[in-house]
Amino acid sequence: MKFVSIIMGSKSDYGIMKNCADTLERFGVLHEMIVSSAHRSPERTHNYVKNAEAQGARVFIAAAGMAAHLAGVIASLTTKPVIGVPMKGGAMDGMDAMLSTVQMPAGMPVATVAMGKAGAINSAYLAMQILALQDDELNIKLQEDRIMKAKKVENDSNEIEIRI
Ligand code: RP5
Repeated sequence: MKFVSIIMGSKSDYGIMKNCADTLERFGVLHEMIVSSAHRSPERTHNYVKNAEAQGARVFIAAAGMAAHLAGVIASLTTKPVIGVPMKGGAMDGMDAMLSTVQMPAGMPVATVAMGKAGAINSAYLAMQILALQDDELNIKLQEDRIMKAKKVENDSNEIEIRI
Protein backbone atom coordinates (compact mmCIF):
# COMPACT_ATOMS: atom_id res chain seq x y z
CA MET A 1 0.00 0.00 0.00
CA LYS A 2 1.72 3.19 -1.14
CA PHE A 3 0.59 6.53 0.20
CA VAL A 4 1.54 10.15 0.85
CA SER A 5 2.03 11.21 4.45
CA ILE A 6 1.14 14.75 5.51
CA ILE A 7 2.45 15.91 8.88
CA MET A 8 1.77 19.35 10.30
CA GLY A 9 3.35 20.90 13.36
CA SER A 10 0.12 22.19 14.87
CA LYS A 11 -3.62 21.90 14.43
CA SER A 12 -3.43 25.63 13.63
CA ASP A 13 -1.81 24.62 10.29
CA TYR A 14 -4.85 22.56 9.28
CA GLY A 15 -6.80 25.35 7.55
CA ILE A 16 -3.99 25.67 5.00
CA MET A 17 -2.94 22.01 4.82
CA LYS A 18 -6.49 20.86 4.15
CA ASN A 19 -5.81 22.20 0.63
CA CYS A 20 -3.04 19.64 0.31
CA ALA A 21 -5.23 16.73 1.42
CA ASP A 22 -8.10 17.93 -0.78
CA THR A 23 -5.80 18.04 -3.83
CA LEU A 24 -4.58 14.48 -3.23
CA GLU A 25 -8.18 13.41 -2.68
CA ARG A 26 -9.25 14.97 -5.99
CA PHE A 27 -6.71 12.78 -7.80
CA GLY A 28 -7.61 9.70 -5.77
CA VAL A 29 -4.20 9.48 -4.13
CA LEU A 30 -4.13 7.62 -0.82
CA HIS A 31 -2.86 9.76 2.04
CA GLU A 32 -2.60 10.09 5.78
CA MET A 33 -2.60 13.36 7.69
CA ILE A 34 -1.54 13.88 11.30
CA VAL A 35 -0.41 16.61 13.67
CA SER A 36 3.02 16.04 15.17
CA SER A 37 5.65 18.56 16.16
CA ALA A 38 9.43 18.44 15.90
CA HIS A 39 9.63 20.36 19.16
CA ARG A 40 6.51 19.57 21.16
CA SER A 41 6.21 15.86 20.36
CA PRO A 42 9.59 14.67 19.05
CA GLU A 43 9.03 11.00 20.00
CA ARG A 44 5.64 10.89 18.31
CA THR A 45 7.19 12.40 15.17
CA HIS A 46 10.03 9.89 15.19
CA ASN A 47 7.76 6.89 15.77
CA TYR A 48 5.20 8.00 13.20
CA VAL A 49 7.75 8.53 10.42
CA LYS A 50 9.43 5.18 11.05
CA ASN A 51 6.08 3.34 11.09
CA ALA A 52 4.67 5.22 8.10
CA GLU A 53 7.76 4.45 6.03
CA ALA A 54 7.49 0.77 6.94
CA GLN A 55 3.80 0.80 6.02
CA GLY A 56 4.37 2.31 2.56
CA ALA A 57 4.69 6.09 2.79
CA ARG A 58 6.45 7.07 -0.44
CA VAL A 59 6.61 10.84 0.07
CA PHE A 60 6.39 12.92 3.25
CA ILE A 61 4.89 16.40 3.27
CA ALA A 62 5.81 18.47 6.32
CA ALA A 63 4.16 21.77 7.19
CA ALA A 64 5.39 23.96 10.00
CA GLY A 65 5.65 27.59 11.00
CA MET A 66 8.08 29.77 12.99
CA ALA A 67 11.38 27.89 13.70
CA ALA A 68 10.18 25.20 11.33
CA HIS A 69 12.34 22.12 11.93
CA LEU A 70 9.70 19.51 11.18
CA ALA A 71 10.62 18.89 7.53
CA GLY A 72 14.32 18.71 8.38
CA VAL A 73 13.74 16.30 11.26
CA ILE A 74 11.63 14.07 9.00
CA ALA A 75 14.39 14.21 6.37
CA SER A 76 16.80 12.97 9.03
CA LEU A 77 14.58 9.93 9.68
CA THR A 78 13.91 8.73 6.12
CA THR A 79 15.43 8.55 2.65
CA LYS A 80 11.99 9.02 1.09
CA PRO A 81 11.48 12.45 -0.51
CA VAL A 82 10.42 15.16 1.95
CA ILE A 83 8.50 18.23 0.82
CA GLY A 84 8.42 21.19 3.19
CA VAL A 85 5.59 23.72 3.36
CA PRO A 86 6.50 26.86 5.33
CA MET A 87 3.53 28.25 7.25
CA LYS A 88 2.83 31.94 7.48
CA GLY A 89 2.41 33.56 10.91
CA GLY A 90 4.54 34.54 13.88
CA ALA A 91 6.56 37.75 14.20
CA MET A 92 8.17 37.29 10.77
CA ASP A 93 5.03 36.09 9.03
CA GLY A 94 6.57 32.95 7.59
CA MET A 95 9.98 34.22 6.48
CA ASP A 96 11.50 32.41 9.48
CA ALA A 97 9.70 29.17 8.55
CA MET A 98 10.71 29.49 4.91
CA LEU A 99 14.40 29.88 5.73
CA SER A 100 14.29 27.14 8.39
CA THR A 101 12.70 24.76 5.88
CA VAL A 102 14.76 25.55 2.80
CA GLN A 103 18.25 25.93 4.25
CA MET A 104 19.10 22.28 4.76
CA PRO A 105 22.71 21.09 4.93
CA ALA A 106 24.15 19.22 1.94
CA GLY A 107 23.00 15.63 1.65
CA MET A 108 19.74 16.16 3.59
CA PRO A 109 17.33 17.68 1.07
CA VAL A 110 13.91 19.15 1.75
CA ALA A 111 12.04 20.21 -1.39
CA THR A 112 10.60 23.49 -0.18
CA VAL A 113 7.47 24.90 -1.81
CA ALA A 114 5.82 28.30 -1.44
CA MET A 115 4.36 29.55 1.81
CA GLY A 116 0.67 29.17 2.51
CA LYS A 117 -2.14 27.87 0.33
CA ALA A 118 -0.23 27.75 -2.98
CA GLY A 119 2.53 25.81 -1.26
CA ALA A 120 0.07 23.40 0.33
CA ILE A 121 -1.46 22.66 -3.08
CA ASN A 122 1.94 22.46 -4.78
CA SER A 123 3.21 20.05 -2.16
CA ALA A 124 0.42 17.68 -3.21
CA TYR A 125 1.22 18.15 -6.90
CA LEU A 126 4.94 17.59 -6.34
CA ALA A 127 4.24 14.46 -4.30
CA MET A 128 2.01 13.17 -7.09
CA GLN A 129 4.63 13.95 -9.74
CA ILE A 130 7.08 11.85 -7.73
CA LEU A 131 4.57 8.98 -7.46
CA ALA A 132 3.73 9.34 -11.16
CA LEU A 133 7.30 8.37 -12.11
CA GLN A 134 6.09 4.83 -11.43
CA ASP A 135 2.37 5.24 -11.96
CA ASP A 136 1.22 5.75 -15.56
CA GLU A 137 -2.43 6.24 -14.62
CA LEU A 138 -1.57 9.07 -12.24
CA ASN A 139 0.76 10.57 -14.82
CA ILE A 140 -2.09 10.73 -17.34
CA LYS A 141 -4.32 12.43 -14.74
CA LEU A 142 -1.61 15.04 -14.14
CA GLN A 143 -1.23 15.65 -17.89
CA GLU A 144 -5.01 16.04 -18.24
CA ASP A 145 -4.97 18.52 -15.36
CA ARG A 146 -2.38 20.63 -17.23
CA ILE A 147 -4.61 20.65 -20.33
CA MET A 148 -7.59 21.78 -18.20
CA LYS A 149 -5.52 24.54 -16.65
CA ALA A 150 -4.42 25.82 -20.07
CA LYS A 151 -8.03 25.75 -21.30
CA LYS A 152 -9.15 27.72 -18.22
CA VAL A 153 -6.62 30.47 -19.01
CA GLU A 154 -8.03 30.69 -22.53
CA ASN A 155 -11.65 30.70 -21.31
CA ASP A 156 -10.89 33.33 -18.67
CA SER A 157 -9.23 35.49 -21.28
CA ASN A 158 -12.15 35.09 -23.71
CA GLU A 159 -14.45 36.55 -21.06
CA ILE A 160 -12.50 39.80 -20.70
CA GLU A 161 -9.96 40.16 -23.47
CA ILE A 162 -9.72 43.14 -25.78
CA ARG A 163 -7.82 42.69 -29.02
CA ILE A 164 -7.22 45.06 -31.92
C1 RP5 B 1 4.73 25.47 14.49
O1 RP5 B 1 4.44 26.64 15.17
C2 RP5 B 1 3.43 25.02 13.91
O2 RP5 B 1 3.65 24.32 12.72
C3 RP5 B 1 2.64 26.27 13.69
O3 RP5 B 1 2.71 26.73 12.34
C4 RP5 B 1 3.34 27.28 14.60
C5 RP5 B 1 2.44 27.80 15.70
O4 RP5 B 1 1.87 26.71 16.38
P1 RP5 B 1 0.70 26.95 17.42
O5 RP5 B 1 1.26 27.78 18.52
O6 RP5 B 1 -0.42 27.66 16.68
O7 RP5 B 1 0.29 25.57 17.86
O8 RP5 B 1 5.27 24.49 15.31
